[in-house]
Amino acid sequence: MGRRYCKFFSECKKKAVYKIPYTNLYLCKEHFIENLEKRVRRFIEKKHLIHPWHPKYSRYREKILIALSGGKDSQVLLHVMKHLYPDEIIEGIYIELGISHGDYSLDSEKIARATCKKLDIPFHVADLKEEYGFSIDDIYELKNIFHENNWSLGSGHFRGQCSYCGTFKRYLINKYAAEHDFTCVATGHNLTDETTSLINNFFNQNMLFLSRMDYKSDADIEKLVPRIKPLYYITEEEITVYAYFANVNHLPTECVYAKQANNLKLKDVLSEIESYRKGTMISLMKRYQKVLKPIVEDYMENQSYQSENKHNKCNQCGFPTFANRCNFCKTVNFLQDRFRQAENRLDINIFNENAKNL
Ligand code: Q46
Ligand code: ZN
Ligand code: ZN
Repeated sequence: MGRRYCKFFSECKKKAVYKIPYTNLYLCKEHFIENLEKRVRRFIEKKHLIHPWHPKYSRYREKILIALSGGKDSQVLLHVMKHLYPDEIIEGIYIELGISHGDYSLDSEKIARATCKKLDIPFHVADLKEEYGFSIDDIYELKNIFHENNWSLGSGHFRGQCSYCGTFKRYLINKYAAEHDFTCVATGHNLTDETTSLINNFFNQNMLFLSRMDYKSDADIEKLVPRIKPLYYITEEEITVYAYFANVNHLPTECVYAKQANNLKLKDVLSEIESYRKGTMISLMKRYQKVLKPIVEDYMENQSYQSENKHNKCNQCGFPTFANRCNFCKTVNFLQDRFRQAENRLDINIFNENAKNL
């Protein structure tokens, strides 16, 4: 930062320690924290992600469920939301996925739980193996068993760990939120993640996914709690810096399956472009939302996908889906069958038989 001084109006005489990417704004530690929180608040209120309680205008308080993973994004989100909205009801949920490599899940839960305790936020856990019989690690083992024994999968195929993980997290968080009357679910997705997904969807020409890219999801669908992304325009770098300056505890290690994620390389490339072409990510995302997204949405409305794009009730669990049976139920049915198959053929015990039979 050299000998630069904080440019927070002209009231601060401290040395600058960080420059906001894509701007010329140099800030000291305290004013960077304040600036980031201010931007998040402005975004939330301009886009009506929540309707903050006010003694004069609001009839109810928001009940916000924060999806926690122990990682820096959700930990920072928890701090920022609690600081900005002390009058709303804020609670946290952690999904126990059973990723044991280096005690990843155990440590993640500990950190999320401790932060909730420190901030006086109720903390909830939903456990995949307890409820549905298997963990993410178990699926990895199951895939190896099928592969090594050269067994046929019948109809269907195995997917990547992150694809399973995403399906389970989305479903279980929404289920908990719907069953406990939360008004929204907040997730820690940041600008870097979202721009990476945008580029990925472009490359795949996945118009359906492109049309659904947003900082808030549909409201007014029974049992589908609106999802909001308050850090949508904050870069991953800024989140890391905020966590450091504001002493936000988070798990420094990455999940062992992250290496399998397709998007990882794309994210590196994008970060490199950002390093010499400042502001690429934010302008790409803002322009997409303003210019291209309406076109993609129009396109989708005129397509035959229209019927697939309407919400039905899953005929197994009753939660909303675009098909007759939701992706979660289909996935759990498929996996539970394959676990039982493996256990019948070999003398092993992976599956938790006390779990729900879908
Ligand atoms: S936890 Fe799950 Fe991530 Fe691990 S299995 Fe992939 S999605 S990498 S954020
Ligand atoms: Zn300052
Ligand atoms: Zn279902």
